[in-house]
Amino acid sequence: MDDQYIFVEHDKPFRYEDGETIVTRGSAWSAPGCHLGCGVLIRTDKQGNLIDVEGDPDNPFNQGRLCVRCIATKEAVQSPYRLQYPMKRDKAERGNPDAWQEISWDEAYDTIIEEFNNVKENYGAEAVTFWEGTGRDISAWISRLAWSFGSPNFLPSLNGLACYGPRVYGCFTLSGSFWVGDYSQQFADRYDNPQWKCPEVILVWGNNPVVANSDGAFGHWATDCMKRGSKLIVVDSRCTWLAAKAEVWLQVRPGTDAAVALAMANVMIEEDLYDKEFVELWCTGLDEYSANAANYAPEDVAEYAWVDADDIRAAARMYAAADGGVIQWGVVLDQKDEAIPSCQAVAALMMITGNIDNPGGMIKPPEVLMYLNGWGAELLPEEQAAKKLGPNKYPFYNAGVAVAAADVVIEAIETDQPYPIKAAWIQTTNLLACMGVDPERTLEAFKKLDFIVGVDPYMNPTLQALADIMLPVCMFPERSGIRCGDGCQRIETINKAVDPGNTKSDMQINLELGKRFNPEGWPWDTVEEMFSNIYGSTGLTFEEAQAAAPGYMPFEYYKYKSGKLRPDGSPGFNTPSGRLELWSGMMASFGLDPLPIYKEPSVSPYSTPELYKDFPLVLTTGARRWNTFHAENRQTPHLRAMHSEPAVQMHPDTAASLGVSEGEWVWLEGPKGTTGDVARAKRVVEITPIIDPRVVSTDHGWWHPEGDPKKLYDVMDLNINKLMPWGCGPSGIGANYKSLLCRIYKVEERNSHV
Ligand SMILES: Nc1nc2c(c(=O)[nH]1)N[C@H]1C(S)=C(S)[C@@H](COP(=O)(O)OP(=O)(O)OC[C@H]3O[C@@H](n4cnc5c(=O)[nH]c(N)nc54)[C@H](O)[C@@H]3O)O[C@H]1N2
Ligand SMILES: Nc1nc2c(c(=O)[nH]1)N[C@H]1C(S)=C(S)[C@@H](COP(=O)(O)OP(=O)(O)OC[C@H]3O[C@@H](n4cnc5c(=O)[nH]c(N)nc54)[C@H](O)[C@@H]3O)O[C@H]1N2
Ligand SMILES: [Mo]
Repeated sequence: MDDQYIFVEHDKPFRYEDGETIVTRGSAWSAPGCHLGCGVLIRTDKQGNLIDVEGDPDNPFNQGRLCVRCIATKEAVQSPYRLQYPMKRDKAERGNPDAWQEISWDEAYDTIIEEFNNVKENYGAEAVTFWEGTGRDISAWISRLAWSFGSPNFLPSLNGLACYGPRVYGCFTLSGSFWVGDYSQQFADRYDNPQWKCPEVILVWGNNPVVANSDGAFGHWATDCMKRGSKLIVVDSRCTWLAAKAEVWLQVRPGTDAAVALAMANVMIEEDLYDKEFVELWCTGLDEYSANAANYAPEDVAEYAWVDADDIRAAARMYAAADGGVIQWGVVLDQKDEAIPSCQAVAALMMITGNIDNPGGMIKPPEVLMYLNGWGAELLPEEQAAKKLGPNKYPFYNAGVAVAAADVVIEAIETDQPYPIKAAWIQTTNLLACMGVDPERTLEAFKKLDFIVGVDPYMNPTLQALADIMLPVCMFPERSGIRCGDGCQRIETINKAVDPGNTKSDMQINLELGKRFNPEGWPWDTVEEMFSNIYGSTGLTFEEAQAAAPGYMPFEYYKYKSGKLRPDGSPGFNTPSGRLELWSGMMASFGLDPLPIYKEPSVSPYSTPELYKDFPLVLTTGARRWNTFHAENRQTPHLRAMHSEPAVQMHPDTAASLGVSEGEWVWLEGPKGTTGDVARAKRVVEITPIIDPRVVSTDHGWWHPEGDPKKLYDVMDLNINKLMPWGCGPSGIGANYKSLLCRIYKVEERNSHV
């Protein structure tokens, strides 16, 4: 075993007896999923029945803490809603819940192989599309399956890759790397490590880390740092728990973040607050950047972003003065019509203040293994890669974007242009209920396909509507797995403790099918062997990792000084100039704006004042709730009880002017972008002072697992994504899920015949 890794010492093996029970140490990933992989202790009885899941106090990542969803694992694993066996249904019977027939795994695999190969022979492998949801720990196996099959059309079912991708590309276009906040997560001894410094300021931007724990950042780290002295600035349209504890809270109008970030830059430059020495040595483009920021005077921005100019100044001064400043940013910045500029506007603040690669600032985690941007790309022949749908509409997809673009693929299904699409593999996404925009349009498009496979632990509205074959997958206590990538990189394993019955893991399914499609691409007999291969660079087998995890790579700061950020080993950043490019040559090379410029959302009080008269409330969607992960966990009784129906949060004054009261059902209706169409979804009123009276915030991902499957579990009544505009801006990166318009009225018998 490679001794360059730092492993946590354990006084017990990863599996041990504890009285009448057995404890298996490991980590939790999906299903039921999230982005983290917290350290857990899974307790079973001696027959292998799950008793409970607890946080592992010795795991540096979460130090014993767990969220409600993990604590409810037993209910999820033992849920009567789980799929127990593969099923098939005639294409003509799509949508009919009574038409499912139980089949064997062999029959399921044989059918899939025959159907996919048929499509490949007649239309080419590109006519089979492979859809994922938010990564969880499944993404790598889906990309490898798609690419080893020969299809370039592997993709998240999300318009504009509007989750994480824009922040990644925003950072890459300026710096050639992606940066995450430094909460000491890369050190096994965490907050005690002498190299680490507690951030003086954490700027939380459109992110609710204590609820969302997103992108590999455990929310408690922010509160751990607050206890050690970190002060907060929060930019959020609502007064979240963290906003209530902030020195400065900017309650922005949804969608205006780029303007606010540029106004902060304006203040930092006008008042000479930025880190001049760092910028002089390590940045280019300051003149152009400053000239652009000059267009965003705090007073002007304050007016249309609905904040106070003095608060913008206070935030700029406080962040610029911090010795160690984290920016904890969220999906809000991705979910704009054109998202790279909003991400760049915020990323540039890290850069001009020198909060890059420094203790308590922003870091680049060492790469234990970066397979998340697609594993198996080498298996896709070049001529097939060239057929990927995305670059044909959005040239920026040639900038190393591994996946296809959802709107382009759906348009291809509709039109057969530039070529026909015939089949879909849908694994770990509930695209009609949650991920996709315009679910009605998406449903009609998918109905055209000849063959659709669903791979999920549960039935959901998408798969009930569309699948011809369903493969039941197991949950994390029932399988093994590995954890790598994202905001904290470490060696961490998922360890099987419970018998999966007749279900299989995603990894096993994809390995078994992959071997039959392309044996050379999948040269392993077991998933454990496959994991060992992925850990190849570490010198560990899966079994060794299992016994020793969690393991950390040595971590260092200031890699731009030591030459460790660039492949050629010279000092600087991984950009053509070797510097942070505040004026982005990469953007310019794609014909995109090299500087972040604020544009009004596609629909808004200022961009569409006429629509605003009819739809007088600004709408943001999808703020995360503790109890659910997107459209998941609605089947889990204790979680459902925490928040049982889709809500719309509104200020007491708004409720009063609408004449609605707490708990009442309303229709939330809005324009579908600027198409002239209108759509609506049902909501329950939730009255709260945390929101501006001109703004409402509503949940996403709603359906009723207990509802009528023939009505697709009410998904079309409850789905807020019916209001989301189709498509993206010119880069194809970003989509508007968070800055819309709506009106609200009571649900009454006379207005509710759908
Ligand atoms: N209006 C609005 N819409 C949004 C958002 C928003 O903020 N507002 N957020 C968007 C974002 S950021 C994202 S990432 C997407 C997420 O969208 P999705 O990833 O599509 O999320 P879910 O709808 O929960 O669908 C996940 C499906 O995967 C299944 N699943 C869970 N774990 C596993 C597993 O281990 N294996 C397999 N095979 N299946 C599993 C679940 O049972 C469920 O059916 O939603 C987007 N939709
Ligand atoms: N419990 C739970 N955790 C999750 C998920 C989940 O579904 N449930 N989903 C996971 C996924 S895939 C993702 S991408 C992350 C997302 O998690 P986050 O990045 O935290 O995103 P949100 O919760 O959508 O929004 C964060 C905050 O932004 C505010 N906000 C809304 N609109 C705007 C705006 O335009 N500007 C600003 N500045 N603020 C705004 C909201 O009020 C909210 O408090 O969470 C992940 N974690
Ligand atoms: Mo996401």
